[in-house]
Amino acid sequence: YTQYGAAEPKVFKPEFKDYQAVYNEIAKLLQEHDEYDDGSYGPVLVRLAWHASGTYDKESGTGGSNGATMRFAPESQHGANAGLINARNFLEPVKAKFPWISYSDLWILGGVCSIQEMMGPKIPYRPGRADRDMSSCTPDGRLPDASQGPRHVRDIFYRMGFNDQEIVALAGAHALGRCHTQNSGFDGPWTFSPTVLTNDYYKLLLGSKWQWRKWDGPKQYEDKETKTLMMLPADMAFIEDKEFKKTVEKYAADNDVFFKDFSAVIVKLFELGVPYTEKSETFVFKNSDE
Ligand code: ZEM
Repeated sequence: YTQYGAAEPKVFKPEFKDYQAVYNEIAKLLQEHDEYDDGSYGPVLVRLAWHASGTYDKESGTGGSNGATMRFAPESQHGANAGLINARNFLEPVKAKFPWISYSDLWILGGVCSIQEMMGPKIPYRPGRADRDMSSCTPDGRLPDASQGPRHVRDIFYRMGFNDQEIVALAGAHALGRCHTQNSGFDGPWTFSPTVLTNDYYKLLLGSKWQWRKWDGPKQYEDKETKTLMMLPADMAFIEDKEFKKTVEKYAADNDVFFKDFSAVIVKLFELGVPYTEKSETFVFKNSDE
């Protein structure tokens, strides 16, 4: 007799519908927990996905979204990651309900879901990230320093493999969320609608008058007219530098162009360091209101 019928190990192979179920769960929790901050965990979830990915170094291939090493000290304790515990904790019940998904895939799915639910563009998603242990934690200093200018911003994002246009497109995420003194020392939102993705970041950069805020905190700008909005010195880099500014003007003039480029560049960011194969499938999730 041959070996036909020998038991094959049964592995659960998640499909599109399974990832959509995780998306739906995150979207449901986003709606339920509108007590947080400006009314949404969305911005801090986007920031978690960005900080998980933005540690990538293209020369060494280290860092990036494959690993979720921010679960561990020292990376969880890096100054840049202050406050992201809120995002990681928010996703814990989702991980408990869907234990088959890796933290690395889940954190990125959290960012994708938040962008779509905050009225942003569709963000195509490919799973395939595997969690790594603390020996893969990245060194401190790979994420941008808000107090610096164009030169530093380029150094940081070129290291990840982005060009000038892509850097400006990514920065449009600052339409979302705010700075918190207890996290970064900085204070305030960039736009009047911090839980809706728009091209307002670019419009405000160009259209408002910005002055140094007089306060005890780190050097930041406030808008002259309402004094309720803010810009970091690193945000100002995008209008100080001629090359950056051209792209700011392009996105300020056309939200559709911004959405298209933002979607493309955020997919690139979220996939840094992930070893995909030709077989990797791409999913486009339905929003909760579709
Ligand atoms: Zn941010 N960012 N960021 N960023 N960021 C903050 C908040 C948020 C910079 C930065 O120093 C800061 C990108 C690029 C850059 C978001 C997304 C993305 C805060 C405030 C600082 C200081 C943190 C706090 O106090 O809680 C710098 C210097 C950047 C590059 C030049 C990119 C790229 C992003 C995504 C694609 C988001 C969504 C927030 C809001 C978080 C929240 O909790 O509201």
